[in-house]
Amino acid sequence: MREEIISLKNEAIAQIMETSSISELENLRIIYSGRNGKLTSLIKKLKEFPKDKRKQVGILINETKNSLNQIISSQKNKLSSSSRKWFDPTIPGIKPKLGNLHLVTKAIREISLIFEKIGFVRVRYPEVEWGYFAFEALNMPKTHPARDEWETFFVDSKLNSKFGQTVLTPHTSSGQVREMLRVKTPPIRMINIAKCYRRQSDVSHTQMFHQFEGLVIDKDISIINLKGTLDYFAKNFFGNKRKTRLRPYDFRFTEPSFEVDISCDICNGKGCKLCKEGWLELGGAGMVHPNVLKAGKIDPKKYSGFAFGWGVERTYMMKSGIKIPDIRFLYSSDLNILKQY
Ligand code: FA5
Repeated sequence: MREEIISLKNEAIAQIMETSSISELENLRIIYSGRNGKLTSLIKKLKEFPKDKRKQVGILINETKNSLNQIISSQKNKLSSSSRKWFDPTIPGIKPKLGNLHLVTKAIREISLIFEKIGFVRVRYPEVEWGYFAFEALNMPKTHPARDEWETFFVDSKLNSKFGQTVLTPHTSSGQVREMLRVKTPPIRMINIAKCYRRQSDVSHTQMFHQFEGLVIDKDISIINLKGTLDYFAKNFFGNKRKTRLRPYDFRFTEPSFEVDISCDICNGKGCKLCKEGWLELGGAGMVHPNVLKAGKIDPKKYSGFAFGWGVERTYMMKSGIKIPDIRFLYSSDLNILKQY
């Protein structure tokens, strides 16, 4: 029996010293000195011994149990101190990655602020719009060929007898007559910034883009007010050094009409893939056509007005130093590109 106890002890010590985790150690404790462990079953066998030897063997088993418990507890200390992790509280922490506003959101906020400073009020009109407000109210009768330019997405082929079909609004000009009908009596100074949709995609076009539309109606509004407002915006947004130009154009809802270009910041006016000839078109502008005022129930004999509608993305791409050479980058969701600006 003595030999059996000693070999059990040696076997247990060897295994305890090999353990590499607290849970492994706990398993061994249960196997050797647990309630149904090997040493406990030896104690149960004591009854079979003659009375005179029983005491000696009992003492030996107890001593073995105590010394195994001591070895287990010192091994436990060793394991838990080696798994303890030290850290230096003076090392600077890892900064969480911060997101930032999308460039188009930044552009919209900046543009709004510039116009709000001179009394324009930001409004919003539907993105899914009646064809009437996008076209007829803007002096483009049904089947007029000028409508083709707007490469429109139609939402529903059903026709409403007054308002026509529903469309994804192809330009923010669809808010012009809605604003006149809402305000009823001028003065009007609106800035409408919203998503627009067209079937177009290339280096300077996306299918979804944003426009900002200005509309001013009051007594005695002239083309000088239009030019002054556009110059004010251009100076505030692009700085003093950049050049803008007005090109005569033909929009059905303004007369006279212009397109507004800016000297390209990508190529410094030399001509590149984006601008082609050194100037990039930013938007259209003109004096509100009397038929549009009439559609908005405003008397063209009493009031006159100007309007302009520019692309937000193109305007931002032309901001000095930004240098985004392809409009599609803005919607690529590629953080490596977006983080650069
Ligand atoms: C218009 O949309 C007119 N409604 C502008 C206007 C308003 C004229 C008020 C007169 C009075 P145009 O189709 O040219 O015009 O578009 C204006 C600007 O929107 C463009 O110069 C461009 O900057 C931007 N734009 C147009 N289509 C796209 C497109 N697919 N992707 C990105 N930007 C576009």
